[in-house]
Amino acid sequence: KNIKGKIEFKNVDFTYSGSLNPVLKNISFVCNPGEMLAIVGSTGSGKTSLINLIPRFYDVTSGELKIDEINVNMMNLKELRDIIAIVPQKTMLFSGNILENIKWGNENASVEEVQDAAKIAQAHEFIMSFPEKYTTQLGQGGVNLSGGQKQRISLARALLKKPKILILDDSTSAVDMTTEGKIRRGLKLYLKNTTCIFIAQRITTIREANRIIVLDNGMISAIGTHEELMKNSDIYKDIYYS
Ligand code: TTP
Ligand code: MG
Repeated sequence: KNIKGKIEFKNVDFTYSGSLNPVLKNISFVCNPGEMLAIVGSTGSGKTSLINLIPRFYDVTSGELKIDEINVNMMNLKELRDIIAIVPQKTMLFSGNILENIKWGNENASVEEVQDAAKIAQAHEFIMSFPEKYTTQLGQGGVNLSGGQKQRISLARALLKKPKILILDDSTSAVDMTTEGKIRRGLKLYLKNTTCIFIAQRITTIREANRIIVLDNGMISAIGTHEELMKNSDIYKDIYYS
């Protein structure tokens, strides 16, 4: 199907069931097809909660969430999730080899596709340095990967899906800055026709986005380009100078 990957939040409120206080309040923004949008904000401000609404891990409490003008509640859940890939904040790898972990959810992918995804994620090189390469066992009885290596495997898995919408939740937080720069440059080419929403802490990563949302206590405090926010947002300036 011809999905463009536009995402629209319209007056979205969200409260976790069993909780009294909303974690997201009156969230409205549009992420255009192919746009790279960053979300910043202090811990607990609701960043993960916000992105988790897009694949309907949770449903909005009120307001509307649309993809290409269609309310996500009206979409087939499998079709919705087929166009989205999320690299979650907590990496989820299982005991098995590296290849199986990258292919998880995309079992029909070819070796070349797996390696291409791993190259963009800056994982191919360290994988090839293991004696068993892509069949290196992870977890019990296998190798222990560093946090940054796990994140790169997790990113490769998401890229292998070739999603229309890619969501990165602090997905390179444990990767060193040089490697992160390489990932970012690779992603830029890869993401040509992909909408990308990413949560990040490093200003070097954040400022690469087309636009940035500053989330504060569940509300959008500001939205704009890096240059705009440097003029208009005290919270953003604090992040920049911290
Ligand atoms: P998050 O959405 O997890 O906030 P965050 O992603 O901005 O924080 P961090 O930078 O640390 O990743 O949490 C917002 C609030 O929602 C917080 O009070 C915890 C609560 N919450 C739940 O109750 N259940 C959940 O599953 C999650 C993810 C958050
Ligand atoms: Mg989070």
